[in-house]
Amino acid sequence: MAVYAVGDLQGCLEPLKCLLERVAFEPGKDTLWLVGDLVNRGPQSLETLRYLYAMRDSIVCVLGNHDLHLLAAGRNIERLKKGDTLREILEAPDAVVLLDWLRQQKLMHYDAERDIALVHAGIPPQWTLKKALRCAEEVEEALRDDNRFEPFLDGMYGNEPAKWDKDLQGVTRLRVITNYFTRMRFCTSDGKLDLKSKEGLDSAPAGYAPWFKHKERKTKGMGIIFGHWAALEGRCDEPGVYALDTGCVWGGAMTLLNVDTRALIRCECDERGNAKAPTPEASPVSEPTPLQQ
Ligand SMILES: [Mn+2]
Repeated sequence: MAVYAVGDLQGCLEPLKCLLERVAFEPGKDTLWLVGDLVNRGPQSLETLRYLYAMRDSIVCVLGNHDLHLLAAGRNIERLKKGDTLREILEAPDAVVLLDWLRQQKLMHYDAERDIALVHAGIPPQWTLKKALRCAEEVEEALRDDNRFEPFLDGMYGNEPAKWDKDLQGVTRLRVITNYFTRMRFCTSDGKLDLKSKEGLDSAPAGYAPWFKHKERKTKGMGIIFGHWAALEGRCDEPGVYALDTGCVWGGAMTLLNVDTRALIRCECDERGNAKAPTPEASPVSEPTPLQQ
C-alpha cells in the first residue's frame, strides 16, 4: 500500500510507465499522486489522459495550468494557442468523458495522516493550511458547478490582481486563487505574485523570492509536494518541500517520490519526452531522506 507522487507529465506517458514499472506499482493497492500538468507539449497527451482515467480509482490528482487550459479549450477551441498539442484530445471520441473527469479534480490535496499537501505550483506564504484548503475549495466548487464553470474559465486568464485580498469577489477572486495554486513561482512575503520570471532560484526580481523560501511562511513544518517549476531541476532545499517537475518534456527527467520513505527515482528523458534506454548507472534510486517533522 505505497503512496507515490510524480512530477509534471506533460503528455509524456513512456517515462511514467517506466517509473511505475520500476516500483512495481499495483493499481488497486498502491496510490499515485499527480502534481498536475498531465497534458500539453509532450508526445502523448491523449494517451496519457486515457491511461490515467483507466486507473482513476488509484489516483489523486491536482490540476495544473495546462490542465485548466485544456478545460477552457474544451469549451472554446479558439483558446488553443500556437504550441499547444491539445487538439488530439478535443477531437477524440472520448473527449467528453476525459474532460468531465478532469473537471472533478482538485487544486489542492491534503493528507492529514502524513501532514503533507499536494499542489501544482505552491501555497502562498501568507496562507495557513486551513486558509489554503478553503480557497482551493472555492475554485473546485466553481469547476464542478454547471452554472459557474464557463464564467470561471472566461475569467481565469490574466496576471491581475497580483495579490490576494479577502474582499475580492467573483471571478477576480477565483483568478488570484488559481494563479497561486497553478502558476506561482516568485512572490513577496505577503503574497504579491511575479508571474513573468520563470528561471531558477537566482532569477528572483528584487523584493521577491520563491514562494517556499519566505521565513514567515505559514505552512512551514508540514510537507508540500509541488511541480510546475522545471527550471529548479528538482532542487529545493526547504525542509519537507519537494519540487518534482524535472522537465521530462524538455529532455530532463520524470521524477517519482515515495511519499512515505521520501526516496526519489528519476527516469531520464530525451528531447521529445520519451524515456531514454535505462543503463545500470543511470537514474539510481536515492537513499530515503529522514522524514521531516
Ligand atoms: Mn505548470
